[in-house]
Formats: sequence, C-alpha cells, structure tokens
Amino acid sequence: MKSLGFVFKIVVVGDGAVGKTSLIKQWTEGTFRTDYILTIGSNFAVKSLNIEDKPIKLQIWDLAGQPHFSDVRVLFYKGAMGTMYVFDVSRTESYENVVKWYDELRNICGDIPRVLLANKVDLNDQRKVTTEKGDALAERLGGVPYFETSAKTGQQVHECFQKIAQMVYDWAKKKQSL
Ligand code: G3D
Ligand code: MG
Repeated sequence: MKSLGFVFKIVVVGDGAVGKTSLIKQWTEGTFRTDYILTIGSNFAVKSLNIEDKPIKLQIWDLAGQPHFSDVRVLFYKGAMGTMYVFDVSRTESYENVVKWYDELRNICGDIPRVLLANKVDLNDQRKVTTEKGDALAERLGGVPYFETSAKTGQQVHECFQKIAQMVYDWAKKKQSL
C-alpha cells in the first residue's frame, strides 16, 4: 500500500436512539454528551488510525433511523466499505430489526466487512438482550465479530472501531491486490 493513506467509508446503522451518534462521538472525541438533537439526514466524522503502520482515515457515516427515507439511505450506503450494526440491549425490537438493516444494506453494497455492536451494556438492570442472543445474531450475520459496548463508559468502543478498520484494510488488500 502507498503511504498516502486511504479513506475507508464506514456506515453505522441500526434503529433510532440505539446510540450510533454517541458511539461515534465517544470514539472520535472521547467524550459522551447526552444533549444531542435528533440527527437529520446524515453526517460523518473522520478519524485517522494506523493499521500495520499504514495511516488510514475512517470516514464514519451516521444516519438518522427514519425508516421512510429509503431514497436517502441508498445514497448513504453507496461506497460503504464496512458496516457497524448497532442495537440497544434494553430494547428487543432494535435487536430484531438488525436483520432488516442487514438485508437492505446487502442489496446495495453486497457482502462487505461488518461487526455487530450490542450497545448500552452499562444499563445492567434494564438489559433485555442477553449475550447469548447477541452471539446468535452475530452468527446469523455470517459469523461476524460481536462487541458489547457502552458509549457512556467507553467499554469496547476503541476495540470495535479498530476491528472494523482492520477488517476493511484486509478486505481492500485482498480485493485490490494492494
Ligand atoms: P442514535 O444516534 O442511534 O439515534 P444517540 O442514538 O447516540 O443519539 O443516543 C440515543 C440516546 O441513548 C441518548 O440519550 C444517548 O445519551 C443514549 N445512549 C447512547 N449510548 C448509550 C450507552 O451506551 N449507555 C447509555 N446509558 N445511554 C446511551 P438521550 O437521553 O440524550 O436521548
Ligand atoms: Mg444519531
């Protein structure tokens, strides 16, 4: 790979309020805020990291979860090289909906690298989705890496972004013989 660096587009998907924006903020700024206004459309954050001593820029796209804007979502998905699927462990429906996000994205992007995030694990007493269920879903998505995260405490946040970056790097290397 050339040392100029690469930009990898990563899309973060999942139902509204599962913590997508918070996870991105936590990783890109190391801070957690609870005063977000509802995301409209999409925005993206950029952060650089090194993979095998190569500088990589992750461009992380975050879409608001409005189900009816499917035209917008097609544009949002285009060119994505990796996906982070997020659900909220305190809301079973957000867990069940991951397969819908997966099916939709797959139609547009095909079989790209992906990870599954079970977010808000700090909410112990409100937890409804067990680790076992999370594991089962990760299997269903093709045996993908599974992380139990908290955008609030930072648990596993660095690890999941590092992992998707590594996976996209390996995938791009293989695909383009870089
Ligand atoms: P979204 O981008 O997926 O729509 P947000 O979700 O990042 O906007 O988060 C939705 C709400 O969940 C926010 O609360 C946010 O603070 C909270 N949240 C996100 N991640 C976590 C987490 O890991 N743990 C806990 N306890 N809360 C989290 P508000 O009250 O601001 O709407
Ligand atoms: Mg958001």
